Amino acid sequence: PGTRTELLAKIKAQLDDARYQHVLRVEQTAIQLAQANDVDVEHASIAGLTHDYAKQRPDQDFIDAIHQYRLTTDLLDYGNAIWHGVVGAEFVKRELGVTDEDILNAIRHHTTGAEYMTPLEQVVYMADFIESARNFPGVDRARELTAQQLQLGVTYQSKHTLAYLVSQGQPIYPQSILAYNAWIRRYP
Ligand code: DGI
Ligand code: FE
Ligand code: FE
Ligand code: FE
Repeated sequence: PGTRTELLAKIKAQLDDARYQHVLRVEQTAIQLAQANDVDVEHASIAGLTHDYAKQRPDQDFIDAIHQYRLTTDLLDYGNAIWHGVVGAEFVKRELGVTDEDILNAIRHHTTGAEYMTPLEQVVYMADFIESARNFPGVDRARELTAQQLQLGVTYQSKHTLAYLVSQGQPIYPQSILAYNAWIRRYP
């Protein structure tokens, strides 16, 4: 996908400054987690930079893409929170030329998690949750657990996010529940 400078310019053009700064922090955190967990640092960098590439697109772009790329129409019951990762990966592939399926799956699964996540997917999922500017109740516990063992961080985030969404009366994407069940059993 060209040089880093070109990649950064394309990402910056899609995002407001606050979101762009978040993406840079996720990249830094993903690189650190990759180094600690024997994950390819270049893949962690690209996935961190591109994970929210589609976050600020109009809903209609996602709806069109769900049909055009034959993604499950169950997605139509949700919104930007779910679409920007699952559908956003299709834009990253086509517009940024990222072809590595592990990177694309890290983007696809960064919001909901998944039953099976590769080490790279786990790194990006956790980096998004604990990047240096995150300050929600529980983030310090998430940082501790992730430093202790990456998979314990994944379970913690899955449980924490599900509990939060339920407390707010939000609908749950089924993959979020499947992820929770899988991770709470394997890494309680
Ligand atoms: O894009 P970010 O803000 O960096 O973070 P994210 O992609 O991890 O999460 C975006 C939003 O998605 C966040 O407000 C929580 C929400 N979310 C995560 N899982 C689900 C969900 N929203 C719904 N409705 N259902 C889910 O299963
Ligand atoms: Fe996101
Ligand atoms: Fe996240
Ligand atoms: Fe993010």
